[in-house]
Amino acid sequence: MKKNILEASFIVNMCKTTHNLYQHGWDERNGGNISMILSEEEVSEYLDISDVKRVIPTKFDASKLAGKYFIVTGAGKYFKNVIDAPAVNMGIVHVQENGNNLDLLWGYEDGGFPTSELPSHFMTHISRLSVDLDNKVVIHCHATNLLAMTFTYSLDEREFTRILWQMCTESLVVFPDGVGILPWIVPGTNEIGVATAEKMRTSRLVIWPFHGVYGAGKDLDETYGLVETAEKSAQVYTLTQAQGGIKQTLTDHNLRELAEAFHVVPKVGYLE
Ligand code: 2HA
Ligand code: ZN
Repeated sequence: MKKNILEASFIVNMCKTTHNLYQHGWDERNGGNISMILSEEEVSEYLDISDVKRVIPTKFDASKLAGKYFIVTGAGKYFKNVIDAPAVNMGIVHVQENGNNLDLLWGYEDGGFPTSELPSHFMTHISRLSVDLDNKVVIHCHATNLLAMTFTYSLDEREFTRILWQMCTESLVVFPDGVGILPWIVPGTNEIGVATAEKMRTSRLVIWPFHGVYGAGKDLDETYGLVETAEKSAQVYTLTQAQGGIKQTLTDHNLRELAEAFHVVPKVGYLE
């Protein structure tokens, strides 16, 4: 007897996370997408893994993820609705050995597909797994203040990272690896996937100018928290501008003290 999948912690946590993201206003309409690696053991508790509902082409080479299981939000689906209809708005897929097809095991019940940003998600998983075997989650959202800053602030990665580190004492501790920033690229393409994955090798946060942000991490809470912390810094930056500008801030000496106290290594060359 398989257990009821709607009670699985991975479904419950995906529902909570998409709901949280929606409530922050970071995933209007169909904005944003999440993918998370699941183990064969946890999937097997709830599903017969030999019961393939449909085969879905990936349209890029995902062979480095062959054999892995993912839960992925659906293309065109609204985060607002995931909590009330998980099986319509998300799916669980298994990557076939050739890396060109996915076996759909559960979800996308209205005939849907994985997110249009699947190339960026899967290529990011490949990239993060090459440097961190604990990587499991990729979150994309339209975090409001980070997005706004891509219009008003320098898009130099060092400058952008430094201002975020300065706006919240926690930020350097949470993302010592800083933020990567892409040029503007059409979303949903393999091209933006390749570019995102390349940046993800060295930073778990990647900004898509005039669009949003990607975060990667070991579980939903940690990855959500990563995006949330960067967005909080961006929000504080926005408020400082509204309050008349920055009169004082964390010094590079303060940031070094912080790194030492919390045993993190700030991205090389980012502090003076
Ligand atoms: O899936 O956010 O980047 C909707 C998006 C595209
Ligand atoms: Zn988007």
